[in-house]
Amino acid sequence: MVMKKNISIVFVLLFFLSTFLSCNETAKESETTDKRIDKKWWKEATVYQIYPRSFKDTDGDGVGDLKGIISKLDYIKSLGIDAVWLNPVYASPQKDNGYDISDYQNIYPQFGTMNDFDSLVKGFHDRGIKVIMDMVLNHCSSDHKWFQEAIKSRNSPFYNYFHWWPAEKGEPPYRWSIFDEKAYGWEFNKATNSYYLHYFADFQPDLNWENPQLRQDIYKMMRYWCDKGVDGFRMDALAFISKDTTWPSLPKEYNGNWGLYYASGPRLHDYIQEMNREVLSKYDLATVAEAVGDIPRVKKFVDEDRKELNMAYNFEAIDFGYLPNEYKMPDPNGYDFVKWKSIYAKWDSAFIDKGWGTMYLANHDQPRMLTRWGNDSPEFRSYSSKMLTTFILSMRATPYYYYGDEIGMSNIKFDKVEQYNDVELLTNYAQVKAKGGDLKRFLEGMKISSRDNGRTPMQWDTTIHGGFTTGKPWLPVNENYKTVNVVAGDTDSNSILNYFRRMQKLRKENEVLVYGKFTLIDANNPDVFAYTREMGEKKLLVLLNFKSKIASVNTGIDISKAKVLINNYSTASTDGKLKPYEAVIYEF
Ligand code: TEU
Repeated sequence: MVMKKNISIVFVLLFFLSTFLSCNETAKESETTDKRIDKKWWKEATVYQIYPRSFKDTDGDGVGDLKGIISKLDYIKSLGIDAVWLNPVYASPQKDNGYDISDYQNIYPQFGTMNDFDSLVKGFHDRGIKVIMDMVLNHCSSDHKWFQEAIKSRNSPFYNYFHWWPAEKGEPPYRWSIFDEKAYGWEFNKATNSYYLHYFADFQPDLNWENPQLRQDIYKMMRYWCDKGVDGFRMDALAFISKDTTWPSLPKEYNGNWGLYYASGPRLHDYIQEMNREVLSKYDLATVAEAVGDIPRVKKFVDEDRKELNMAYNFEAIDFGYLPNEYKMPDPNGYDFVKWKSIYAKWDSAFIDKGWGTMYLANHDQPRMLTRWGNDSPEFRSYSSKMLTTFILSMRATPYYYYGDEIGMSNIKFDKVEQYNDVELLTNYAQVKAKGGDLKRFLEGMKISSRDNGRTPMQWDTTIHGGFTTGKPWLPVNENYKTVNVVAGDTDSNSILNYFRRMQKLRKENEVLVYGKFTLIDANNPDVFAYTREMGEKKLLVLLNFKSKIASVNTGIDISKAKVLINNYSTASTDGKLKPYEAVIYEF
């Protein structure tokens, strides 16, 4: 009897021991999986981009302001996003809408005050939303006091905050400029008898990162914003900060190709690593670089071992489909969809082991995604908007979603050059004109691709100017605001807006959509973007018809027993034939 009891005690003990050991095993396993995945808040976040000039105006001057964003905090929260990226809000003459900063530690008065900014950050944080600031470090405004001092004399302590070519050495070696009528990157300054460098407009002088004092001033300024509680930086044109100051002469093929020469300066990564040591490593920040270039170049910015930044943009896909050697001129024959898909697959694989990418189809430098990559006709605008949203939120990269796309805003398509505001468009128009080019053709192309298409004011409701302002908006509101607006989207359960919220929820609830392995399938399909996302036991299939016709897809996967997680039609296709712009995600 006693012996029997002892045996059963031993059995019970063995049972507990084995359960304990196997639990520990599972814990170890998931730990290693977790380690391999390297989870981070900024990988799991969806970032909503706000162009403050165009979001909401509260004082009737026709320009959006910080109080306007504050008045819409609950709307932004309702989108289910995790972070916002604000385009520059610093003091600026606004010749390039804030990408020409005259004071890095003050707010542009038309946007509001520093108190407004602090309230805005608090308002976001109270709602669990992080705030990413735009940081323009390649250049400042010619109104900045550094530059105003520098142009007075070669002996000014700020002269070396910029790059100069002394006129006694003759003409400077040619450098390209993107926002210059002559496409010429040097501008003569009489008082110092020298030329200053500007890769962008002549009112955007390039900062001299060779100068350690300049770098320390920049780091101090960045720490000021971090100490205020901002959660990250989107680093504008960062790839251009280092220059070869022996100023070699350049072959012509470098012009217009940022990646080949201009984005690959000799000390670029020394500077970023120093910035990481001096600023970034001291805070828990999301950092994303405008990292122009091919994969090996871009990977350097985000390889964790190098201790630089977190995320990088891929410009290759967004710049696809334009004619070579012409400014953003859409190819009349359309774009090679199969090639375009392969670009996404290539950039996904670039970050499998190291680094992390971004996913976006629009921003303030792009036209509206609906017009460019979808179809803005009344028949297809809703289907194609939802399809593009499905795409953005189902890729393995941090999604950056542009304000207004959640309600399906489309290009405004100006007819005349006088209607435009953007320095890029205006200088490129001047270049075409100077060369005796076809201006009518140019303006037709710009209806598809120019930046102002993506900068028109947010459409809130059916009141005058879409509820953006009671004054005269700085850029006209798209006339379709009477039907395309937030109120209309809110009240219709089948709207583009509510689809965005559903898709956003799906990404939140399915980690596989964030971290899961991406595999492109049916790669040569000329109409459908098809891929799987896999993580552990979970497997999802995403099918996206990018065309306005029924399209077949050949996945080789049996979808008859799959569960439909989301679909932009009332019923999802199950026979491998997708309706126009159909999007569907299946779970296995
Ligand atoms: O853009 C940098 C950049 O690479 C752009 O030249 C981009 O290629 C172009 O805008 C595409 O049309 C940043 C900002 O995003 C942009 O708004 C600014 O105008 C530019 O820097 C200068 O600061």
